[in-house]
Amino acid sequence: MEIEIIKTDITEIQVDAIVNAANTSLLGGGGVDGAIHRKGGKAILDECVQIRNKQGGCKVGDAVITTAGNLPSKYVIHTVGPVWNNGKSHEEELLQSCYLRVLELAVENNIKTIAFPGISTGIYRFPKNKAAAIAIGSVKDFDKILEIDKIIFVCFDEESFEIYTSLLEKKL
Ligand code: AR6
Repeated sequence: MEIEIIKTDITEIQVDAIVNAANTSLLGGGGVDGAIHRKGGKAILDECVQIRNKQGGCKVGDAVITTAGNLPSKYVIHTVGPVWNNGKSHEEELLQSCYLRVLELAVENNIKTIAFPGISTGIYRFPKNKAAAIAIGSVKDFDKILEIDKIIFVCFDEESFEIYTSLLEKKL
């Protein structure tokens, strides 16, 4: 399994699945969620609505999969990260659960290449350093990681790019 870190807009990437930092409603929002729904088009929202009707949205720490609509990837895996509350509300465990649930869904759907944004590190204010360590740690701990060929950590800003690069160099 290969890990890559790149600085770009996740909606531009061509992989089997890109990950969306969604909210429990699954109906879209700002940040990366807004960008994915805007570029991906109505097909993604239609499937999110179907999932909502069936199971009432998505819980924090869980994930669901849909088509990627007009995006270059095949699927979007929507996960709901925790809102940072000074580490007092099980945020670290919940963020780890996001990464693991996404990876489980990927294996179930025969997805070989996945691109993750920094879940919870924007509007939900999770500290970027801690979040990156959890992201890398979760991927490395995932028991079926050999079934995935490539994980891309997509950084939207230089600070995140430097954090991921230095953590990976330390082989966390
Ligand atoms: N490509 C890659 N990364 C991006 C992009 C992009 N196009 N846009 C933003 N980021 P956020 P959250 C980075 O706020 O913190 C939404 O309203 C961004 O710099 O998108 O999990 C949802 O509906 C940051 O590092 O997600 C929820 O209500 C990371 O993606 C809420 O925001 C995540 O930032 C979720 O908040």
